[in-house]
Amino acid sequence: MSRKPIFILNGPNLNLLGKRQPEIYGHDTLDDVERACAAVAAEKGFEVQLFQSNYEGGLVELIHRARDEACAIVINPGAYTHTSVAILDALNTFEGPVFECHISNVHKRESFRHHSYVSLRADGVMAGFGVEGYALCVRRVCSLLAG
Ligand code: CA2
Repeated sequence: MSRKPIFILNGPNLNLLGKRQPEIYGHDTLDDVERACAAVAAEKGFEVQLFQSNYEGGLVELIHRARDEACAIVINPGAYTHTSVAILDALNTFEGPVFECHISNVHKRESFRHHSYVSLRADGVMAGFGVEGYALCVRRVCSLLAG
């Protein structure tokens, strides 16, 4: 029996990871993130699929797709973290584990980044661990689901 993959979802502007503002977001690209997450997942017999969308509705549709196709979601919703009831509502329809991942420490930044709609659903929240946070979330998903 093959397991469903862990979906790693990324919101607006994260396609620029590794290409702009390295002082905040580091030098690694989303391809590097996918490789690091895949390596951690493979140790426990899991797979990952990474997606990125600059659109709120695109992220909602990926979450709907995850309902049938994924065992868990790791999501960095980008700026939609702080604004999107639609993404929260979509995540509330997903039955598996959900982990929220922020590259920067949002609590050390502007006050508008301190509130997250997604945290109302997330089983865990990572912030300020750089891109390593994604693989840490994947490790947690694997230990939760490996049983
Ligand atoms: O720290 C995070 O991961 C954030 O989710 C990143 C969002 C920001 O709005 C959140 O408050 C915290 C911004 C993503 C922008 O991504 C870029 C990546 C590279 C270069 C420029 C932007």
